[in-house]
Amino acid sequence: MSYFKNVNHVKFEGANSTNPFAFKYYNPEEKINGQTMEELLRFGVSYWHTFTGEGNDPFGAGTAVRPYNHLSGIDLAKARVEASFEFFEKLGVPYFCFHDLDIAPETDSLKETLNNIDEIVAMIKDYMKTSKVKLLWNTANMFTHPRWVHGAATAPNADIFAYAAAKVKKGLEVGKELGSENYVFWGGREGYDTLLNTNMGLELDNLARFFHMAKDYAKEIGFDAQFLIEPKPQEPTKHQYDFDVATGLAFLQKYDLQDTFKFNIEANHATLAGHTFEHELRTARINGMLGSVDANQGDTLLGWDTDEFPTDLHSTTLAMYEIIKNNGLGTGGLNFDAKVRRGSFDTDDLFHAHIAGMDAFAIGAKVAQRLIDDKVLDNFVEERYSSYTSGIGLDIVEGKADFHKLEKYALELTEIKNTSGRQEQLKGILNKYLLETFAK
Ligand code: XUL
Ligand code: CO
Repeated sequence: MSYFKNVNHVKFEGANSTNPFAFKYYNPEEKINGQTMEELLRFGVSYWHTFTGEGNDPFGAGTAVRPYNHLSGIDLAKARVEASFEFFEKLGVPYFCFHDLDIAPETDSLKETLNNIDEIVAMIKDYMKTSKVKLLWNTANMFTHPRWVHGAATAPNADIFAYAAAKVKKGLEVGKELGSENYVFWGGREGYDTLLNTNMGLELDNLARFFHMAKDYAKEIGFDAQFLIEPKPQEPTKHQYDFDVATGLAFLQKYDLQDTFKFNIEANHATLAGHTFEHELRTARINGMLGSVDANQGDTLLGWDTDEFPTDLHSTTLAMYEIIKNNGLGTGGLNFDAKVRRGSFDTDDLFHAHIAGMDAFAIGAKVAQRLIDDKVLDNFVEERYSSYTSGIGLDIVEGKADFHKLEKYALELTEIKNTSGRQEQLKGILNKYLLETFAK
């Protein structure tokens, strides 16, 4: 049976193609800096938004029209697996990602739930034998069920901590079984709403204890995937502990976990934290902690996680600038943690959305590579900091200056000359590169 009858294999046809089910810019074989686009971009499909999501919002029921809507329970789970592999195949995407409960139904019995997960994982493993698609990462849903009302590893109730451990233990086993390249920890409800009832110190210590146990168990079973923390500042809790990359990094350093984790950076989480996407990527990159990306975008007019498919070319260009400067994402990838809008309810929209997102990152990658090749920003930045390459600046950088020496130097200064930062000029150049790259 086919779940997506309207669509055959999505191919690269170039910018002049009028075929809505073709890539206009994403050409998996085209090379950028010695890597093919497929190798550089490593796109992934989020199982939860694309196959589990039903298009509901706080005001209304699901709108998504899916060929498996009439099913429920384990039958629904199985139909979604069939549909997902048809989708991966047709889109030609190399990776997918899931939470345990995206793929299998939860019941009141933990044992039964774990059995359901095992059953669907066996089915997925079977499909993976004949498919090219690989698992970028898996994770555990520890935020939907009412038991997680006060958190998981940071809950005030030790029974919940134990339940969470059982879930992540299974998640690590599943990751190993399916050859996952990463394992993600997004702090679903790891945070708090009010300090009036919260022991923040204990909660953070417990979170670190939980991560150490996960690390030990992964080692015990020989699962060597990269662990990733996915920062988010708020939602669902008012104060999420993994607020942003800098906060997460301080946590990892305090608890001696910095060698175990990298970051999975989501664009919409960055903007909710009051940062740009590229700020978070840069913060991770300069600390050697850029692991993977949840590719999406927020809405500047809305203060929550809208998880839209990424189409903003300035953002994808500046993101790819960081990723290329990082020499790619290693075992990470660009996972579309993005959902079609509630009004885009039919299955064709799932293809349109991914095609738009993949093309947007392909454009970003090509423009970013040209900016790097032409050293447009590098030359400017180098010149801007050139005072640190000789004289007193070089002494500072080389550790040959102290306050005595600097005071003496400052007292002798007759004139201080600052130069313009040229922001507007640089933004104009960025626009020129965006247009020029495809005008040829
Ligand atoms: C929530 C979010 C999650 C994580 C995985 O905002 O981004 O879907 O990516 O748990
Ligand atoms: Co995410």
